[in-house]
Amino acid sequence: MGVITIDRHIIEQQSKIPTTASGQFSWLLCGITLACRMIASHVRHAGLADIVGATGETNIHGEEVQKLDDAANRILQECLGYRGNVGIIASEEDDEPIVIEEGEDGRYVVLFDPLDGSGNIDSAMPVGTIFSVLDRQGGGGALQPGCQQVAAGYVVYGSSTVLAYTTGEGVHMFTLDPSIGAFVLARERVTIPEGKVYSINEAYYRDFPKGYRDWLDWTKGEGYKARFHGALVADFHRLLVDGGVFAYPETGKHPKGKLRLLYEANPVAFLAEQAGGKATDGEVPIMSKRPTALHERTPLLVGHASQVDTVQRFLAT
Ligand code: AFP
Repeated sequence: MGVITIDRHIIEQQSKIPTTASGQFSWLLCGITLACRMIASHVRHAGLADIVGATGETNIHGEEVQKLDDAANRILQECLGYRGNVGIIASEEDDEPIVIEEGEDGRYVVLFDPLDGSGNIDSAMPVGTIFSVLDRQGGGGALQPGCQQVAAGYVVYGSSTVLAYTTGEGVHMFTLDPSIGAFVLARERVTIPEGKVYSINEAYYRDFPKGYRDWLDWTKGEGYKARFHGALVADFHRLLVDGGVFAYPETGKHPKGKLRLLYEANPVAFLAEQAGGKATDGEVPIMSKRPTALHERTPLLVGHASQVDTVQRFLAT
């Protein structure tokens, strides 16, 4: 069988689906994986080149823009801009979506958080890229519910660089082999193990809704471990590998949750469901939410189905 690179995997997956077998969709996903390899190289050289630290600007969310945020955003825009089939690009870093191709040729919308957890860069902690792909056929633009995603994935730039993606046929994981510059298949059809691990910024305990506080109190003495990286991609990747649950509930500072529905919660929810898990905002499934604004935020509870159910029982009381 030989080495299965991501490009080969994508093409083989797409050839199984007659409606997307034109190669156009594969060409689009290969643009994303190329961009992520380039971003990985930037991340690895961050301490060597002058690309650590802030640009001095703030983004639409009022957050300080890091130089690597800016570089990652430009790389994705460049790699997707010439695909020919990308109509709209929307980035967590930009105020407005970029319209590349108005006509029918611009069939896909790509939404991404170019460098999730960029506050981790200066301390050499993991960061990531998250993406979500929508189809404009049927009239939708960028504001489509997550259940209409045609692909989603992430890359975590950690002790190794790992990519996971889904097109609705399971979740597949690849490791970047730096010696050949390619993502090589590591695991196919990943499922989330149950795992007694929770990922939540417990420093906000007093600010969480009562159900979350009751659940956190209950976990003590139940054999749980806590893990929190400050980068959703890293926490979600750990969750896919080791199991458990991740939550970022509503808080006083972020009454609607902090995470962005379109760039973070939807792609993570698609991956989680494809890996046998669940994702909810505490009331409704994340992927059923109809977005009303590009940078809309949402509470997020995601993980192994039975772990999510346990938290929800506390939320319901
Ligand atoms: P940045 O990309 O601005 O660093 O934010 C990361 C993030 O959106 C998400 O990846 C983390 O889970 C979350 O913020 C951490 O937020 P707190 O610092 O409030 O715990």
